[in-house]
Amino acid sequence: MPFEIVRNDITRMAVDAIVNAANASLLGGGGVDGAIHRAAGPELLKECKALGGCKTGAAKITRGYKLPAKYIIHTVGPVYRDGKSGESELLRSCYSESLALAKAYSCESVAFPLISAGAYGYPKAEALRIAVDTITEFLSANDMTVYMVVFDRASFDIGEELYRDIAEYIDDRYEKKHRILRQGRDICGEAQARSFASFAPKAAFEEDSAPMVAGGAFDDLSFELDESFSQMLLRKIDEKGMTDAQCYKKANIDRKLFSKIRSDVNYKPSKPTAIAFAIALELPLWETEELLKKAGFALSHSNKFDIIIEYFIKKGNYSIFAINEALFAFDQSLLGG
Ligand code: AR6
Repeated sequence: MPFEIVRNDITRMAVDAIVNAANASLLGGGGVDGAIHRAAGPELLKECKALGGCKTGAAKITRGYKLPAKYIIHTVGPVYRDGKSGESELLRSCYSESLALAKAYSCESVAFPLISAGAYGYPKAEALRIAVDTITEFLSANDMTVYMVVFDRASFDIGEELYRDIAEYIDDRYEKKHRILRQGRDICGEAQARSFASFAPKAAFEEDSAPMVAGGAFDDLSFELDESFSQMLLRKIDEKGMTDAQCYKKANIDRKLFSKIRSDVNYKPSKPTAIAFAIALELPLWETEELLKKAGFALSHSNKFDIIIEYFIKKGNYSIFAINEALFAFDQSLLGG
């Protein structure tokens, strides 16, 4: 997956480069800076002393010393004042300068902490938005694996309003199923109630059900029935007028995995991979179901993951990164390869 959110201590990340949220002196401090200096050992400070500091929004690179990472990219985030003092431009610059430096050093994988979101006081949801936007913009033109490393749950915030809205959406759907199960049990007993309830999720999909095939060529229909996942995917990419690269990048799938799918007509993707393509193609719910079916999957209301996907599709929000942030916030696995 080119872009991934992970919960970890950044000093443990075995990547080509980790990014340090440093201060202008580059001589160490608290937070993630302190953790990186402690884990890398005193040699790091020696090299940092020779760098002569770093401006806010800029980035400098050192070796990783005792860290599993080969390099450390030190960047200085802005101190948050009122949001009107150029903070967002400076924060964006931290990410783009760090990524440019990583590219110049041929790094294939980089891990970022949420810069400025600790001691420097940047509101977390905004800091995360800027991080995700800048990283995804870079990834649209470059091949690299970028990790957003979140230290603790409290440091991850998708915004209260969105969180509440998704939570309500999940509750409503769970509720629906359980209510049907309860009513069914009263009428016909447990076993039948369960089989009845298993149909319940479909009801919520009715408004998005597939249009009837009216007068379509029979040949086309039988061709579509025989189509494999890979064939359907490639057909839909063509129908949308997308290039392969546009599609797999938007799906947060790396090029190698896409080539495998392209060359193996019977390739069976994982469910998150299949959904990622449906999102990249901006398929409505019924077409998402159609594509998933080709890979042997379906969306149901018996797990949060599926309901969150449904939430975003119904809202017409096809940003894989926004969806992954929400999935992460609800402790679900992420979309992508
Ligand atoms: N791994 C991943 N993330 C971490 C770790 C870790 N080990 N430790 C903290 N975080 P901060 P800033 C998260 O304060 O706001 C220093 O003193 C943390 O939860 O480290 O840019 C420097 O020297 C938060 O979300 O950096 C500067 O003076 C994020 O990293 C100043 O702090 C950033 O928090 C920089 O402040």
